[in-house]
Amino acid sequence: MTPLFVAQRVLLVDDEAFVLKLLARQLQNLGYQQLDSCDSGLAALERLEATTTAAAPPFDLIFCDLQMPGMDGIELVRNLALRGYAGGLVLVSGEPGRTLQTAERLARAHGLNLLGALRKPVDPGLLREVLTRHIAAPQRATERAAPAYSADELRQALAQRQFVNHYQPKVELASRQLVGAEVLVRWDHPQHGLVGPDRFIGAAEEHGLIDELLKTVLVSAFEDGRAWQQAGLVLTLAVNASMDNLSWLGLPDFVAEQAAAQQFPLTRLVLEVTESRLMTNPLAAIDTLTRLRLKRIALSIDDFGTGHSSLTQLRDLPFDELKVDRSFVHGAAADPALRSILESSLTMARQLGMSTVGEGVEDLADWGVLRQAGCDLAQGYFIAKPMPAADLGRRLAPAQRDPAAGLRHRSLSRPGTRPGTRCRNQRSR
Ligand code: G
Ligand code: G
Ligand code: MN
Repeated sequence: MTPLFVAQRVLLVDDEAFVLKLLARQLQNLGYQQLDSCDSGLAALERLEATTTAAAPPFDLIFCDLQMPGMDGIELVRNLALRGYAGGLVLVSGEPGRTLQTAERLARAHGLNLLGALRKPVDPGLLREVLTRHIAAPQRATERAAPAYSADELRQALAQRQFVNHYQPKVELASRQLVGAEVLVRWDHPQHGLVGPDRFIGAAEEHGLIDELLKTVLVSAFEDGRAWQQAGLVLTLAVNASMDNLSWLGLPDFVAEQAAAQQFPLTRLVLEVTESRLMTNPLAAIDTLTRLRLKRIALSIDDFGTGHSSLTQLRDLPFDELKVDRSFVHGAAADPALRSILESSLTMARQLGMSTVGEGVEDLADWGVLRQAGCDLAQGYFIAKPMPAADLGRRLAPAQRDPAAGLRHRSLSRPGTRPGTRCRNQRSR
């Protein structure tokens, strides 16, 4: 590790001389040699400006305290962002966890390369972990530079049927049975490989192609649903819709026709809706959602609690299901604030007569919290990642042939740690 560190220029900012000395010692032990320190935010900015104008590169890494007289750490972070500081940033503080967490989020929101936040006194193991992240970071930054797809590229991909559905299981918490799957679209790109929706949904919306995309997703979902049904697997399928899709007044009829063509019952279709951008046409959206509901298609409010999916939507629209955002699920067992938001969201949903889904279940603790809070369904990496249709069919087939085998055949689970899953008929709505 040491040779990588030697060349890095590090700035430590803290008003307490003792902290500066201790941190410098810890960094020296890890091989850092070019250490500089400042006792205030203002001094740090001055130092940064001096180094940036010189031929020498500015600092590679800044350690920043939060509680400082004069300019505090939050102000310094804001000023670093304003000056386009591109190096790594580590927050160091004696402040309680939630303040430090908020500062972390703020630094990320500013677009800074935040490596982590450390509580004082700094644990050497955690320090080393954070610094390892710094070495890995530049690589990731280049990977993230995603091409913005043009209308022509998207149109061609649609024509050549390059969009494929993946499916992520949804499991009933009480029975551990697999009851459905969320449909997550991917682009099987001839050059870029399997491209995730975050990289093309926005472009499809901008280029007015999001309805065409939804059509192919729906048709494939009905085809897969029909094939599973013929194999005896009864699953509820949840498709994601953009707000833009809801301006298309023909959507409810399109869904009904295509479902009928594949003999897929509309009572087993869920439409997940997130308010990802401003509702451009609220009247049309309410019209579309209400007609979908009249056709017995279930409506789910996705990413609930994120500010996009809000109480206003719940008040105004006929939702049947509430999906608590994963940011309130993962880690809730150990975080009292997350836990109370999660529990009160679930209570509210129940009082409104809605069914509930917890997403982002990544470990046994997440599963336990949802179970205890009386959530209906769980979804997340702990149960299974999104997978191609063939994989889901293959994994489920043995359980289906012998219903009792589900208890033994834990095809979606690791024995003892994960919830077992087996197939059964749809749960009643
Ligand atoms: O599948 P993840 O793996 O990367 O999905 C990222 C985001 O893309 C999620 O917020 C999901 O809701 C959204 N998404 C996935 N499939 C679709 C789709 O078919 N249509 C729309 N509008 N969004 C989708
Ligand atoms: O916004 P929506 O709820 O549709 O998001 C689905 C997204 O969540 C997809 O990108 C999917 O790959 C991702 N996802 C599914 N399970 C987990 C999980 O357990 N943890 C995390 N971090 N993401 C998950
Ligand atoms: Mn979703």
